[in-house]
Amino acid sequence: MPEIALVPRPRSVEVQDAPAFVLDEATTVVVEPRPELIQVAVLVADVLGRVSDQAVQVRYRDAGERGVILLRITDQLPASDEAYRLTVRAERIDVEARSAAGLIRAVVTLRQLLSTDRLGRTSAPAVRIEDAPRYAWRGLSIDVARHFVPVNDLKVVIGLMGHYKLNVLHLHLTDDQGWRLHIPSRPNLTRLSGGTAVDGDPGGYYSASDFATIVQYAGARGIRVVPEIDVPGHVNAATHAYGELTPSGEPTAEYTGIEVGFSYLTADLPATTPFLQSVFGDVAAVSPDAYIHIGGDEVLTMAPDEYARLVATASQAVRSTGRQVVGWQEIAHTPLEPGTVVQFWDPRVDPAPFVEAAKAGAKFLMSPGSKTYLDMKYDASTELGLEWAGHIEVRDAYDWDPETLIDGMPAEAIIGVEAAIWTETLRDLPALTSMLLPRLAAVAEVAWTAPELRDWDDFRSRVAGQAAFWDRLGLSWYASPQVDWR
Ligand code: TNX
Repeated sequence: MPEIALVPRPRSVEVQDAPAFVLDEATTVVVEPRPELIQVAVLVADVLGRVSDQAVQVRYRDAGERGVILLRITDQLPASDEAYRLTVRAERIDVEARSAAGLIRAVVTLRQLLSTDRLGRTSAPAVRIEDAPRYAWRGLSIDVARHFVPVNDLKVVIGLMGHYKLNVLHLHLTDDQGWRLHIPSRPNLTRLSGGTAVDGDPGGYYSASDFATIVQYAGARGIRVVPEIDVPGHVNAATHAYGELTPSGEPTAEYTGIEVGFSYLTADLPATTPFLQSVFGDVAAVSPDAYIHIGGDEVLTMAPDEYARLVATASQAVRSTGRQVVGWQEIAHTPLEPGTVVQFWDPRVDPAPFVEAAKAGAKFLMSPGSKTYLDMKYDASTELGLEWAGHIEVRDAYDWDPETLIDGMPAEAIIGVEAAIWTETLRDLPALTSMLLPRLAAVAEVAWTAPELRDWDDFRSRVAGQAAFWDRLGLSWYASPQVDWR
């Protein structure tokens, strides 16, 4: 029987004692001609074509011939948009899902099943897989503010996310060191703060058309994009661009260090509310997602009531665009509208206010720093990264459960899991991927796979098989001593 090593681990895998499906000139992707399905079919044909070095065609009719890969929508599956069934036989492959998103998850599984032998023959073993995610929100937050991440590098990260079935790209677009999204109503944000970055490194920012490219590239891979504008702290890039946001009226100096917690908006200034309204309005105009992140973290200089007023103003600005609010865990200390998503990152706190917020209708997204902050060093010898949340080896990123983080938190309040990568010390793509790989795969499995199917030794042996894929893409990754890379 062939060895099957999928990451994240699916709900059920039945390997058949039967011949494999071989990719050859007869291989054809067949799909009903609906736009969102054609988009998936083209992606499949492209992926298979690249793996096998054969041009793979897309057709709209299944004549039952050998070599067909049929993509089909059905509701005979578990009640998740992303549930799928994948049946590989020698003659054909059937891919079934409730939605285009489910077909995309199935296709990623199919890609992980493919291998190419010494004669250059690419095949997938005969298998029947049924799968669905544990959580609907499986994200990666990436800090493009401390160091800018150009669109082409972001595409590589999005590709990796898709490969591990993550479905939310959270872009931390603003911070003290730089502003990374053009805001038409406040052009100085990018004009004066788009070019700066930590240590005086080159900055950059996304135009409306860059942002559309990112949304489209992610969307084609079943990934939503959640933009974050971090307020009312982490705002030096804004107060540097607009002096009207400071009590003295003078712009603050640019900042290229890596301290946190010093910058702030001021609730009582006449410019503050219009600023928040127009910035979030302009973000909503380019971002199709149902959520916008308002930040809200680490404001160390402000009285609680002023903080609460500013969070309320930002939240109203977001809601008036018809979007839901996401914020870092500190916002749970202010009154929240039901449905607000609280992103939990620091477990060194009293759980009671979070449990209260959940009972009042808030949803929780789990990003515990000591497990999911992929900018933490692996161990003391890791060259890049920070250490404030401890060292995170692959096993630390894997061996934890979202439901046991906050004492008393009802499981239904937890909507998902998000990894985060902050870029104070990470200035290019090799730096990013060496921190993401292999830990991104570990967090992805926490988010996707049912807890009873998760096992460190099993993951350890499966993730070893991923290195060949990273190498083929030419990516830097960390050869953790916890895994036998063979
Ligand atoms: C905490 S967690 C931060 C970021 C830093 C990060 C570094 C959170 C919401 N804020 O401002 O970049 O630690 O690891």
